[in-house]
Amino acid sequence: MASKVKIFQELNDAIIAYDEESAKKAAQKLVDEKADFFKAIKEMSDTMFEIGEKFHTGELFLPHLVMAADCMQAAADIIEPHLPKDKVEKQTLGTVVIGTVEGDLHDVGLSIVAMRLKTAGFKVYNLGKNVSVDQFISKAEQVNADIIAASALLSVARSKQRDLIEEVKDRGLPFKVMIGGGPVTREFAAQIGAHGFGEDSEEAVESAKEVIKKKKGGIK
Ligand code: B12
Repeated sequence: MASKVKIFQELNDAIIAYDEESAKKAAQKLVDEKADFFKAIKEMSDTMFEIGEKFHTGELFLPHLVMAADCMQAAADIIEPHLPKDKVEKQTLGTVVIGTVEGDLHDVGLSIVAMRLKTAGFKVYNLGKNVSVDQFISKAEQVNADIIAASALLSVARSKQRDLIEEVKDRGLPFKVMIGGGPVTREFAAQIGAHGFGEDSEEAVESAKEVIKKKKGGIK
């Protein structure tokens, strides 16, 4: 039996080597060994962060980021169906429409948050990246969502999160808006009147639960 630590290492090595086939193999091994999948996702996120730092300092270039993100996504796709469901999962906690805002093509963090919300018991509609305010709203209306969750990784794209919140409030729509992503801070979320915020997928789940609790309790 391969040691779990070794498999985590294999997964990280595969991402750093941009080797999608090895990333898939390592992910499958993690599934077979019933490893801690949330730890695997956290480790992959940390590796992506390191790759991002190297991009920032000019050590790596855009194609490296694309390849590393593809590896991580391929591994996450294998792990996702096996993620343990929270005990509360039997009844749906609420419905979430999630996506990355218009102009922003980053969707790795978004997929992780979507995955984690699903396993926590939310019904999740993942619209992917580059989602306009209108697309968020029309999907939320169509599925009678409780929450719209918007991700932004580019600082400039945060203005779209603001637009989304303004549109929802101006039109008096019944949706609560949660935001997150690299450059999004708690202060920014408060400043633009977001109902929820998360630094990572765990806080995203906590925040979504909190938002639903307040919504059901009739608190604005
Ligand atoms: C991978 C990557 C890419 C890939 C994306 C592939 C993909 N399919 O997503 C590609 C190569 C396409 C890319 C392109 C670009 N990128 Co890029 N990219 C990254 C990188 C290295 C990693 C992002 C990532 O996947 N992180 C891992 C995930 C797990 O973390 P996360 O996304 O932060 O998500 C977590 C939390 O933020 C939170 N969260 C996320 N969303 C949400 C939503 C809600 C509702 C909640 C509650 C929480 C939440 O939970 C997640 C899980 O813990 C970052 C560097 C970094 N340090 O983040 C740069 C980075 C984001 N990119 C950057 C830039 C500049 C670009 C480009 C403009 C480069 C260029 N010159 O063309 C383009 C932009 C294209 C576009 N229009 O969007 C900058 C952004 C700077 C800024 N603040 O504006 C960064 C920070 C790199 C840097 N240091 O300069 N990039």
